[in-house]
Amino acid sequence: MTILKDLSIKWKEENLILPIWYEDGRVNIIDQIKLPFNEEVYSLDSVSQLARAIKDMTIRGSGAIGIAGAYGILLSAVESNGDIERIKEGGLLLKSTRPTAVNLMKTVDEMIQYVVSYSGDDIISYIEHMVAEVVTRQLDYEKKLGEYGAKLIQDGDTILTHCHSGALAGAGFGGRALSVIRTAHESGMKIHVFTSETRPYLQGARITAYELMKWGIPHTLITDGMSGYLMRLKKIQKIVVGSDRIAANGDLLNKIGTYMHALAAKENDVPFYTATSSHTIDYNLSNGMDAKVEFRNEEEVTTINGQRIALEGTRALYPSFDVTPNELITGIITEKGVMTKPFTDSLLKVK
Ligand code: RUB
Repeated sequence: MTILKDLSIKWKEENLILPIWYEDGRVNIIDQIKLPFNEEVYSLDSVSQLARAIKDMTIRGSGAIGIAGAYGILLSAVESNGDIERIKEGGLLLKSTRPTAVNLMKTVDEMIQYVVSYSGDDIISYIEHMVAEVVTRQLDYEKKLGEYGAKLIQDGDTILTHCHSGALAGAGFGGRALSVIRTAHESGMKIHVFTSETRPYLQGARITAYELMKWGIPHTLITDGMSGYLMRLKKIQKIVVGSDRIAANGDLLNKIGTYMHALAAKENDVPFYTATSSHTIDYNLSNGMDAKVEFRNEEEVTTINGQRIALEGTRALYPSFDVTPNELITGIITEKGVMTKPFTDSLLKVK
């Protein structure tokens, strides 16, 4: 498996923050549960271990779990010595882990297509090449959408982002929202970022702030409920968030809390953008409210770092994502440009 090893070395030299890579016969992931205080690498060699890591959010973010799906098919092929039926089972296991983010489903299906149509005699090397292609494509998207998105930002802007749509949620350049922010910053603009903490997993506090710190981008942590008032105070000029799935009509499925920011943005005339790539648009989904939203374990809400924050017996609810209706979205930033309303038409240009 040399191509992935060589590429991993190259990517690390390019100042990327890789969420997942291949080394010495194993797939390695940054343990995102331990960030930001511990930069621990979790090394694994089976598809079931990787499926568990996706499910418990050791690796997370729609782009990153899509790529993890591709690596998972590779692990499945290595484990089964190229047995097609077992690789397919591995694909089903991976797809069962997180139902909302569409990249995971699409990438696993794409990899399975490659596998079933292969007629050569070295399927492992072939899959390795396909994984490299998936990652390279995603990196290319991140850089391109970053360029398009940065054109929407003005010198002096304060930008609100929610959850973590950055390098570790993507292929390593900046994911989606943070590719826009990173590109604007690196072009010399003086920008500031508000990152909302994103209860309950705290991706904004733990991971977005961590990446912004690494890139030297000025930022301030706020709690999720603060954005509306800060918009009334005119302290936020733009909102840029990522996307777990975009329906054909432009409805956005993204981390729980996104909808509330979008409502406040509408009320306060703050432009609201989602950054995405063609891979995240689900043309089979006509309306965002028809998608299956993952509900996670209530203990993730009643505890922080294993410590209870509510009395035993207090019930909690955790829809992991919400749906922002397309009318609240100013533009959808993609690798092919910024799509505007009516999204049903403009999104077809990205297909
Ligand atoms: C992550 C989340 C991020 C998206 C979008 O969800 O909602 O905002 O993945 O980021 P989770 P991107 O932490 O539950 O996986 O578009 O860059 O993937």
